[in-house]
Amino acid sequence: MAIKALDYDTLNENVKKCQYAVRGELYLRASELQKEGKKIIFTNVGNPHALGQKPLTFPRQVVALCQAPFLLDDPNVGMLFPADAIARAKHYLSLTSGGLGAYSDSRGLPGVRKEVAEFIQRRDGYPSDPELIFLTDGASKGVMQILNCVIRGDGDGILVPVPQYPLYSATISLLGGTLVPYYLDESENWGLDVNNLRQSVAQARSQGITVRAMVIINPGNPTGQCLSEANIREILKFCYNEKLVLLGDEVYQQNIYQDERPFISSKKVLMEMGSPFSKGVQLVSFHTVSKGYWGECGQRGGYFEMTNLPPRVVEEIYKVSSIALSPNVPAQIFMGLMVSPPKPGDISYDQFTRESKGTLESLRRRARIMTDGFNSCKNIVCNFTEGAMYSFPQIRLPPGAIQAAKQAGKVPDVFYCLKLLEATGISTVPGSGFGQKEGVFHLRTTILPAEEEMPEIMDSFKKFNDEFMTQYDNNVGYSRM
Ligand code: DCS
Repeated sequence: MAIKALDYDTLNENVKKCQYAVRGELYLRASELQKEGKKIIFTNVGNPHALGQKPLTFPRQVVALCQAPFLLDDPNVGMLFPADAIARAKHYLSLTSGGLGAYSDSRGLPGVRKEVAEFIQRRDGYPSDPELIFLTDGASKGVMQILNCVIRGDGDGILVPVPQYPLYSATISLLGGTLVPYYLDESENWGLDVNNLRQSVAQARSQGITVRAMVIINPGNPTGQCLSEANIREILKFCYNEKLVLLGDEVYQQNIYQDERPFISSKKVLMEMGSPFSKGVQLVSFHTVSKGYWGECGQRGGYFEMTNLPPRVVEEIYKVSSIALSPNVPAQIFMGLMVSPPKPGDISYDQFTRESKGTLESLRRRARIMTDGFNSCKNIVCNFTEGAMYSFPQIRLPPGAIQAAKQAGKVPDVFYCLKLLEATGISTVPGSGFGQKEGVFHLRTTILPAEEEMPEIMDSFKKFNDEFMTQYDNNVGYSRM
């Protein structure tokens, strides 16, 4: 048979190379089992509403009114919606040229970009310029746009943490660049060692790769660590010395579950460092409405802020954004609301605060239940989830299990996760999907299942794990750090 223009053989090789484990083999098997009627607990994606998190009331009221502006003319509108929601809906509609059905500027609505800049300024205590903030369809699209501008070919390398969220590895593959890994240290609570970074860069350079950018995920996915201010300062110095653009993925900045290391943005640390760093380091920071106590993943809202990028580069990034015409307009309104929520004294303030605090406090408890649960299991060690939405336990597989996985033609952690899924319905992502050191195995779960279901889930996990370990246990030669 003749080869078609778009056959597997003629497909862009970069597409074939690209892997995305969060929706990979485990997810597909879980979907099949669900169709067969098995109860599946989807902890593979950080998708809070899918696991029962309720949307915050105020933003939904505002966006509902923006979507149905005729309600604003209804004499009874005040009986259904609080006055501050009505006022905010009118405010956002006044920022659009034709309501939610019209394209906006491809950088986003100027009024919302201004609200984002004001938020950053309040958060960091340093000025932020709305002209350097672009709104995007979720943080993912922003990351892809920026990587697209950085990567010129396979000679360009991007430093990416390992373990990492596969948006980075997949996009770098897709764009034909080279991923330069730096390893986070599990025994130091997934800390980042700058000496390790230096080695990674030196090694890449010795292979002829031009290292152009560095990614940090803070708080970390899948690892859950929060970077200290001192660590961020070291990273920024490193980027300054090595002339790297820093991509600061800060989508989990609301998700903090300890008090020792509150979130601090890379932008704030950079500004505090002063000259020559504050004017010298190029930084792009990303945020989203998908995470935190908002969890509005399906709305697809995000932004990035550029620091120290030359105006001509910003112009070119604008051009690239223009190809997609306009980011999602309803999501831009969610972003506006996230960065300027109800204030003390507003009618909706108490309810908003109650709802957001309730979610955050429950996530904090769930992070604890999950880590403690994993640490009570045979052959499992797990760092505490300091932030973000995931737990990333290390599974110390006995040689018998590794052997059995080989026989089944599976990577050992995939083998373990598939068995877990079949036995319990818990759908996780094997650590190999995020990258891990050779011979060390993990899995990732979200901490998002409903709090009341958590003890039962952890019991069922422990029962499966301990039986699995006993089955394959011969007490010698475990996989381990
Ligand atoms: N950056 C990180 C570190 C993420 O974890 C995610 C989503 C994104 C960016 C992109 O999010 P949005 O495009 O929705 O803004 N995390 C995925 C994950 O690991 N589970 O759920 C989605």
